Amino acid sequence: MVEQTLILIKPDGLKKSLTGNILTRLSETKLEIIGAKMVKVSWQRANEHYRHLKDLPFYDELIKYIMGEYHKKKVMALVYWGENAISKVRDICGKTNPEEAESVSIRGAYGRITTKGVYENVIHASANTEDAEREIKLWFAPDELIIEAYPVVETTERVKTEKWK
Ligand code: DAT
Ligand code: MG
Repeated sequence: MVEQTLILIKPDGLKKSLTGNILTRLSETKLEIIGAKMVKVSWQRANEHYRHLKDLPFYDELIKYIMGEYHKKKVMALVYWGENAISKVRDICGKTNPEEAESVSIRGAYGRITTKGVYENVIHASANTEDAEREIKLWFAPDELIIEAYPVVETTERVKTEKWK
């Protein structure tokens, strides 16, 4: 099935200068990048992204981590598109727990567990099609993607925004 998936290079990945290595590993999939940008993660977006983990003991630390409290206050967000994109990317990322991830996987090679018990696993990748849709819509606007990944509606709604002076 042709599908799209959201990738985040997390703040620890950026701090460790792993962007090039991670993109090279992901290029093995032969998938297409249909969106890419640097994002300063707001508290709202962090909470929305990880809302399924809200009741877990490591949640507050996880929010601080993804907002860059411990590394750099940014993530690189990408959307990869193509045949079986979700599983191809997840396979290269490896298991959630970096100690359990295969050492050749991205998380196995570069991740660690902090003394507070948070998995700093350098990369996020959508786990299934429902997560991918929710996450891509959370991180990207339709006009930031090269293809129309999901149906869009036209709007004349005014939103306060900035333009170059
Ligand atoms: P994944 O990122 O593999 O989809 P997830 O959605 O279950 O995994 O969890 C999101 C992030 O939360 C994960 O990348 C790292 C952190 N995390 C998950 N389970 C954890 C645990 N048991 N202890 C510490 N951090 C955890
Ligand atoms: Mg997940």
